[in-house]
Amino acid sequence: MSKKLPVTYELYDKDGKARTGKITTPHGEIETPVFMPVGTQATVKGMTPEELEEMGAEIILGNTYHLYLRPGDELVAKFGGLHKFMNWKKPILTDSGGFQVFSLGDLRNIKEEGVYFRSHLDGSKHFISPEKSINIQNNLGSDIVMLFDECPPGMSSKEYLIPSIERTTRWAKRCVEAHKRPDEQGLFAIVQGGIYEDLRDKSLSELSEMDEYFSGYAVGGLAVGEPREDMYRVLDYIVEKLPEDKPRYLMGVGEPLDMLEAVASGIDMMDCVQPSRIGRHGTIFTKYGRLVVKNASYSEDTRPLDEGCDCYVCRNYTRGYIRHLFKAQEILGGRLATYHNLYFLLKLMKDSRTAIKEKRFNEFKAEFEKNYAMGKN
Ligand code: PRF
Ligand code: ZN
Repeated sequence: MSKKLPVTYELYDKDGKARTGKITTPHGEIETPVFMPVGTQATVKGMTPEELEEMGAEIILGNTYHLYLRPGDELVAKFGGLHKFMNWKKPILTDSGGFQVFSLGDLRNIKEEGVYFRSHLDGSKHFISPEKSINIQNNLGSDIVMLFDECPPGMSSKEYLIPSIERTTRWAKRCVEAHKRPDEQGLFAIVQGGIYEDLRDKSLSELSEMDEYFSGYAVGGLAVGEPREDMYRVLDYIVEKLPEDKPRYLMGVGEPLDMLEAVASGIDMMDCVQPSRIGRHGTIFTKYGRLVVKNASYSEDTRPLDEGCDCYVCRNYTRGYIRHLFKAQEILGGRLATYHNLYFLLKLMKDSRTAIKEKRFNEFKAEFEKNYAMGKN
């Protein structure tokens, strides 16, 4: 076994397969299960780092693809890394760019050596390989570095997935070898395999051969167009096979009901742009389901966005006022909505941790689901 890894996990409590624990990183500790707000371009859109800390965020995401294109990872390195560049002092996880590049559709071409693509900004030609992705993430200085993987569409066939998994494993080896800061940045492997249990096993067993280099494992390739039941089935199957002494991260899932299902399967970390994206456009998470605050029915509504919420926004502002801000296209509207939505998911994970600790997670989940389905606002 090699040296101690820079990111470690300590298990606290279990309730069924759901679990609480603590991740330790070079920039501090994270209580899990945790939701991670996404800061694609070195900012969680509209939120200052102080606001993120106040709402209880413990770790945020950055994106290799976006920061490589603009402002450039070498420029970020000149500022002392992403933490200093954006003034965020807590942990940062960077995604490898694979997923973002694969989302470009016609603008990209996948080869053994890496992915050729055109920038969504100006159409210029670029190439990202496993080595280059790791090099960019080394320059960014994130606490958690994701391997460069291929994330195939949700309904891909076995014929497509098998060679894709094998290539992702070969890329994983190249990532491990390219990693220049193994004492300061933890590497997370990404298990692929679509909706097939045997292919998930294949991906995991190939990656496990490099287990000593991995600080954690992600489940990739879900929430990419497959039916919900398939996602839940795969999670239920594969998560318990991941090493118990390392964090488990479900990539790109931030719908409240999906998050609870993932926690029930034993997932520790999740991220999604959804809460901030829909928030900016006036859609709000509440205890009783989603609410579109721009609707005329809220113009005289003096209640907070979510009557069950104790966030800064819900303690101080009414639905009627926030609706007005959206109608008048004032930037504060999007900011307040984003703040509340992020808080809502952070709190959902905090309440889950408490429920797991008190061995009543199933009851907590059932109660949340019942209220959320009511849709009465
Ligand atoms: N791989 C990477 N990033 C991701 C995904 C993946 O499979 C997903 C899938 N939900 C979101 N983000 N590298
Ligand atoms: Zn609120």
